[in-house]
Amino acid sequence: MIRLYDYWRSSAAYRVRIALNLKGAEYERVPVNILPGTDEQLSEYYKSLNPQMRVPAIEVDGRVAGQSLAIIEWIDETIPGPALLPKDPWARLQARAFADVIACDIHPLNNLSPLAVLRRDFGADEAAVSRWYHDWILRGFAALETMAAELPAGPFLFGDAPTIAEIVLVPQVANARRFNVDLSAFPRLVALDEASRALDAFRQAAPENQPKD
Ligand SMILES: N[C@@H](CCC(=O)N[C@@H](CS)C(=O)NCC(=O)O)C(=O)O
Repeated sequence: MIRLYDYWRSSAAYRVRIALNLKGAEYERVPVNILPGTDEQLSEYYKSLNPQMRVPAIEVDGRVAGQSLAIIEWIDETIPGPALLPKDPWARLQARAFADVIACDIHPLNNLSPLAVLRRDFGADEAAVSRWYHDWILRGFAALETMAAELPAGPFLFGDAPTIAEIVLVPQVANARRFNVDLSAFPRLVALDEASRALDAFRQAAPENQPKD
């Protein structure tokens, strides 16, 4: 049995919930409330499980690992079901590159802890933090929209089913909407998000469908 250390609003955890659902895998959810002021991820107990003190992490047979993209690749390699990466090596590279634009170059800059540092150590007010947040999404989404336009048209980027590209895109689009980022310049990304969210695996993983613990 897989145990998922999860927070309903965490977009990195949302990625892993989608991947598990696409495989039809059962898992036990362990809530870790990362809401500022609650900060369960900073507890000594959670630190002993995941030294990075972030969600998600998974526990399997007494072993714990963090990092959502590594977890998704492990899920793909070990759990039967639809492939989460394209078969063709170049398409795999493209799918990973698409996911990395978000996971490496947008999300880390907009996470709770860097935003807290902006406020605490650099005197940023809420308008400045919001500008920072929007800016990194707009830059990354501009690149992704171009990358997506170069791939064949269709509801998904790599064939007739979602891959790691959509698994990582949908939670980032949710973050963008939550912070009122104007998505009108990104019609292909919006269409990919809509097609993916129509699937049960995505719907069941959505923050609004999780316990708020
Ligand atoms: N690169 C990591 C990012 C994980 C991450 O930053 N998680 C956020 C929630 S989306 C978190 O736990 N933040 C708590 C904090 O910044 O203290 C992954 O993909 O798993």
